[in-house]
Amino acid sequence: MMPNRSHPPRRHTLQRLSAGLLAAALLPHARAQSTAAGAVPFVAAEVRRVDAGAAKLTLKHEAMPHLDMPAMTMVFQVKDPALLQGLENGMKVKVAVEKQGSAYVVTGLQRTD
Ligand SMILES: [Cu+2]
Repeated sequence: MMPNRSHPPRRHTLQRLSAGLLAAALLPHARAQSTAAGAVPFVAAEVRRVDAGAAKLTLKHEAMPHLDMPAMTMVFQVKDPALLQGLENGMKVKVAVEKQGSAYVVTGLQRTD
């Protein structure tokens, strides 16, 4: 009688344990995959000119190794003009830049000052 009563709880514990092991095994793999699958790095830059009407942004940016580009000042297209809201000359930002055709496009932007 006693062995039968203690059996179900023990099985439950084992199931929870194996679910935890599975999650631990999958998590690092998922992280590595998202990095390899072209997550665009954010690069430090300083705002030099904002042209919201043309969705363009002039930045003095640090090197962008993923684009083979050294540090420089240049004009970028902006994927979404909403990214330019509140930006002013001299602000420090971090930008994600992707090459789309022959254009360099800011696809992500965070203020850092
Ligand atoms: Cu550049």
